[in-house]
Amino acid sequence: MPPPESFAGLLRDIVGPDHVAEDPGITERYRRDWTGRFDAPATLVVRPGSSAEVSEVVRTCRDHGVAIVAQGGNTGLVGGSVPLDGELVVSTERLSGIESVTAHAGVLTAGAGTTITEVHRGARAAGWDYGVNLASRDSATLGGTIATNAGGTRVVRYGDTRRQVVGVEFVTGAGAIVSNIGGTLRDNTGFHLPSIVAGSEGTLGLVTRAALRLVPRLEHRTTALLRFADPRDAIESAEAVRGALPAVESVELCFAEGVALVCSSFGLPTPFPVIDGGYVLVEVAGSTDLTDELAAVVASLPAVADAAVAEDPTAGARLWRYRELHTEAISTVGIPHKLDVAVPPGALSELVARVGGEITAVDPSARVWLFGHGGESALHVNITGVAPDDDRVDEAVLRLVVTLGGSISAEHGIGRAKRDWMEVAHDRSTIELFTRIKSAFDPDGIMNPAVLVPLGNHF
Ligand code: 2HG
Ligand code: ZN
Repeated sequence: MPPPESFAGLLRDIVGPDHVAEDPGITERYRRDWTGRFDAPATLVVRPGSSAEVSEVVRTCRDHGVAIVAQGGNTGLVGGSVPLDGELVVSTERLSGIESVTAHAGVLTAGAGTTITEVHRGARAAGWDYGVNLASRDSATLGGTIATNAGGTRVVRYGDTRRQVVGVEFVTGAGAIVSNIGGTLRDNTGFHLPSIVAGSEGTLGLVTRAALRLVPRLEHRTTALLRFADPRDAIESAEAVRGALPAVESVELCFAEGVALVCSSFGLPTPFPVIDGGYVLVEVAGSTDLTDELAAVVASLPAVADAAVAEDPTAGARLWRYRELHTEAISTVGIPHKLDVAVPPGALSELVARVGGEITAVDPSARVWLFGHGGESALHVNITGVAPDDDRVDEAVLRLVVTLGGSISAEHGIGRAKRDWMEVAHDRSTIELFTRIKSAFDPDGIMNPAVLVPLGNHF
């Protein structure tokens, strides 16, 4: 339920007059998602400054039956953090800042609103690094990336966000502050709450602080961008690299259409004289120079048509642009539909070969853009030229993925965009369990009620 008229006053009493916004001009950036596909009507935004204030806000919402959407950097891509039903937006902006980094143990504790770039900086300054990296790092926040279990470009080596979180503080839908930020690297004292909260998309509670297990800072990093004339060779090589290179940190995949769009959108020189086929970006990192090891693996791959190698961060960043700028470049074409799927290793070539045809069979005016995390057979399918609320193309992709035994969300989560597909992704007993877990954390169903857990399951 949206907040009643007088509700802003109650919130001001909790957080102070400067941290409640009603003015549509101010709330605009909290209402629309990054893609522009999910655009909410007027809403109220509150910015609590502590876990205690979050708790009071949640209790007040519970008393008045007001639903909440938690929002970090608003970089989500599945409509999971925008108030489409007029929910109150609880922004974590003021819960930011690194609290501590224990240099000997490699544990970093920070507020939920801290950006991933700030986490990287804090970790590196203490001689460590953070295992998660993603193109939206300057805006994406720690709390948001935990809530969505963000993946990014280093999953192949360090796993997703869930794997980095050793402690979390959050406020449940009942307003209770639950904190287990002990800072220990091991904890086996029952249900592992950081794992449950990670990926729960704000449906169980609102993350306010977290403790992260850092990874060693590796001084030597080499990046290679490879072009293959046949996209199938690119896909098969991407899937093979992980086993061949223990020090691999990223194995990314893209194709000629996307690379051409990135070059034209941002005025970049083409990476090689010819834009054609498929591209694989491989990065290795270690405490010694691994360029020779990378070169040996590249030499063993079939049919590499072109290769560029970067051995310093500036040259590396130049190669990364061709992959990381896909998202922004596609948004210049139109409002995209976004899918983030994965198939069992070995099935990616078939997905890539078939997906475009399945989409254009439904809507011939659709344009299809493919790129992704090839090392894990995970593919981003972006579709432009289709009305934002026309879900038929999304369904065509997800149906194909399910047929191939894949996952309907390998990275961005379910949000609103894929909620109707949860019953396809999971059997009835799993959905029943999800629903019961939600009501244990959020008895009145006020935490992001339109997201993730399917409707109509009141057991
Ligand atoms: C990426 O891998 C992000 O760059 C965004 O997950 C993907 O824009 C997308 O669809
Ligand atoms: Zn991705």
